[in-house]
Amino acid sequence: MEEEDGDHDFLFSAAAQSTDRHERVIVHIDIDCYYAQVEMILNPSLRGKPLGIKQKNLVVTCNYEARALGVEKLMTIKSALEKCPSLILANGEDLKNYREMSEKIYKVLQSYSPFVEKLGLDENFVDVTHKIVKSPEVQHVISGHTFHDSEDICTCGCTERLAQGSLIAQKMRDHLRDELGITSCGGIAFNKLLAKLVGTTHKPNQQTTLLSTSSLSLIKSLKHLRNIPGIGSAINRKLEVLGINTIEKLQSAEMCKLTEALGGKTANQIQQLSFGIDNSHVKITDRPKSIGAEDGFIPIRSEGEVRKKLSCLLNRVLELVEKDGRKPCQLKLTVRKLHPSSHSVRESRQTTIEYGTGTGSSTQQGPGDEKQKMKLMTTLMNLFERIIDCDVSWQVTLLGISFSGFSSGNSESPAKNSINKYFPVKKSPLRSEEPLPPSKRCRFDESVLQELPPDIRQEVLEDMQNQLPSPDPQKPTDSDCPKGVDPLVFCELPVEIREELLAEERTKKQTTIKKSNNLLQYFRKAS
Ligand code: DCP
Ligand code: MG
Ligand code: MG
Repeated sequence: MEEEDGDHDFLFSAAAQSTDRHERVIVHIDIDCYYAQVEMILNPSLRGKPLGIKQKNLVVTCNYEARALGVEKLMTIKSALEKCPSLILANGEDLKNYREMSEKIYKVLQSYSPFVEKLGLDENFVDVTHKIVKSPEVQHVISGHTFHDSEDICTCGCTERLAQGSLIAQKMRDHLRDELGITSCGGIAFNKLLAKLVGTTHKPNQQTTLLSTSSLSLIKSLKHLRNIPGIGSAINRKLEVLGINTIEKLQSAEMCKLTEALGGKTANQIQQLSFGIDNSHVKITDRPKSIGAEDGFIPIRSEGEVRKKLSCLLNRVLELVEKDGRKPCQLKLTVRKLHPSSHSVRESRQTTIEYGTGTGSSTQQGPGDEKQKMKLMTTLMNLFERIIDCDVSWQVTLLGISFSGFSSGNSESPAKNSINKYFPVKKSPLRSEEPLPPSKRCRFDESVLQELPPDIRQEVLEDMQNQLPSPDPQKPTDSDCPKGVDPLVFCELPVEIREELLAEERTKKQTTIKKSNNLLQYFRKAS
């Protein structure tokens, strides 16, 4: 039997007040019709016309002119053209420009707060709590729309904090528009879930602030459980089996039943979400641990075809690696083999590489870059032969290349003929003379951390540590690092190379090495 709505509200707002305090100010930014906007920025003649972005037979997104004419996201091209015969279609299969713009957006947002979490290519959460002025002399007016349909006003001070957050969100969105020419929607609330949800209530190019006393009505306004971020199709299917298909039913579901179907952690998490409770932190997005690309195709059967595909793929990935600026020391090849029984199997092999262009962008046609590409192609073909026995007939339907094992580095004037150019030391303003152990390294201005209230600071530090890979017992500590070698680089090296370096270090202590091309000298910091 369901409780009456009124009772529900009382119960749940009490639950929300007690477990999800309103101390934080979270801004969620979602770019309007993202792929379509990027295409319109690249080709302004598309502006003002209905534009759809196609991938395979789908229109993955469309601009708002097309939406006004009935085109919807994820429509088939056929239906979209039926709705809107004048629809212009741009191919959106190459994500390069969308990725590039996404990085630029991230950088703009980072200039407002170090706590920026990227979600896909066009969304970011920004925690601006530390920017809020406590007890301001004048109360601020909310910028943009306000989602508030309750007569109650919370007295904890969150309304003023959120108002200040809305002004920061407005600045961010103006900055994105002025610097990158891109428009976005903003959601401002006291947690991530609610900020994301409220931002969609006024679209496009608008922003909305949720007052804490209206969080339950916002959640209840959702039409489907699937609209709650965090409830994907798999969880939704399991809930349907239990007969749970509305927000209210999820709120009142018995925990033991939910736990049986989903496990305790997920059960608890999604029931909290159904009350608008989300205590998760904005997790600072780290740079990717690997950079790669894959390409699927109709079966190919010859080494010549594989070489051609790999060469195209390698060009694409090298461009991304160059843009990233770090130097990888691992290369992985993935192959999807088609078996005679017509089922597919993916297999990967990886190897250590020496990476470095020395001459700048791989897109430049310098001889150094071509030489490097040739070396990498040879490595890739060797890996291919470790996966595929070329003496018997085979068919391949996918190839993937991925670089990983990045050392933090840039290509600042590497010493000539030195392997330092492959693993150069980046002079980070955060690095002190005595490097911090990896678990304590911050990727942002530490003074911001100091400004935070002690309990939040502690939580953020813990959260940052959780984002770091768990300590590898085989990984060295900084004190293991040979003298003069950058510990950041040393920690990222494969075990064999670390051991070789340490062996050289030990030998060096016993005898003076006259050989000039020993391994250790390559990793010494340029002095
Ligand atoms: N996208 C995709 N496939 C999907 C969903 C999205 O390729 N199934 C891409 C295309 C979108 C981009 O991701 O442009 C961002 O997704 P959004 O859901 O934010 O949609 P848009 O930004 O396009 O539109 P909106 O203005 O509604 O945010
Ligand atoms: Mg969007
Ligand atoms: Mg989005």
